[in-house]
Amino acid sequence: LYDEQYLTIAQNILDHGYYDTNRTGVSTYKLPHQSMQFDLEREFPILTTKKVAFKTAVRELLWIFKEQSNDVKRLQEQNVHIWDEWEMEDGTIGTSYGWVVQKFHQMDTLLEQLKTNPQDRRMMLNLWQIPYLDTGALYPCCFLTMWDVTDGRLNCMLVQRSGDWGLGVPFNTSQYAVLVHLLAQVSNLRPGMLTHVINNAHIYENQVEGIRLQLTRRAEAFEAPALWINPEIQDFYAFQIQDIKLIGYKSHDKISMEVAV
Ligand code: DHF
Ligand code: TMP
Repeated sequence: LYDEQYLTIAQNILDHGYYDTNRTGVSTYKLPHQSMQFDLEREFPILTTKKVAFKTAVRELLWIFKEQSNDVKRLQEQNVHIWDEWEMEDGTIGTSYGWVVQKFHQMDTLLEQLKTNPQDRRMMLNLWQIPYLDTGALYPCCFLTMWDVTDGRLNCMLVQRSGDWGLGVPFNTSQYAVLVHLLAQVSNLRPGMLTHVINNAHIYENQVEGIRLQLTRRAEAFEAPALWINPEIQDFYAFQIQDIKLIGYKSHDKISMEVAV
């Protein structure tokens, strides 16, 4: 279960994490090289020990990989405000995320590889494009996915250089799990393994209380919900938010945490 893997690492960060400063001015407890792994045919990974804003997370995912947009307004129009603090003067996040996906036709390339040559060992989305890092609002955190097709199943390894355990990571795991399901459906594959690797896994000191509250719910995790995807959609670029739903998402209450800018 996602709650188990996530909370085990959370507890480890609190018990053994190294306390240090960083760019934001809000210190963290950190552990290097944490990883979690899920079989997406058996479980859709989303936390149940707190409520995760699933629709918001999927809207951000579609904004990056389907719309390939950097325009924060496009999120705000959908009542999504998770990028507000990083909006640049022109109302975008600059040459980050969706912008680099579009610039190098990364999604088209991956879709073509999956369709015509699934044995390919060169399938990836790589948002870490050095010349375009400084002109983006934030260096991408989840910057690399590597894709593999084995025995009709689509597997994905997600590499995250920096993971905010309280806010970013729960979004990121569920988002990329959705992406695997979407790409599997349009490529006539079954969803396979999702392996989520986090280089610097950290808990900001102003989130410790929230995470401790969540840890008290550990034994009361609910069963994972099912993901429903409109089976009629066969074109990745045709997916809309109403085509992607959770069935039976039962969770504990939301836990508010501050975001370090
Ligand atoms: N900076 C930091 N320090 N941590 C982040 O996780 C982060 N994430 C960014 C941009 N910069 C960041 C983009 N993603 C939230 C979730 C994801 C996200 C930014 C913010 C967030 O605030 N989540 C809240 C409320 C979600 C809602 O309902 O709108 C949460 O409780 O999950
Ligand atoms: P950094 O660029 O100094 O690493 O700061 C980025 C912070 O944002 C860091 O706490 C990680 C967090 N983050 C995530 O965890 N996931 C995300 O998707 C994004 C955009 C940021």
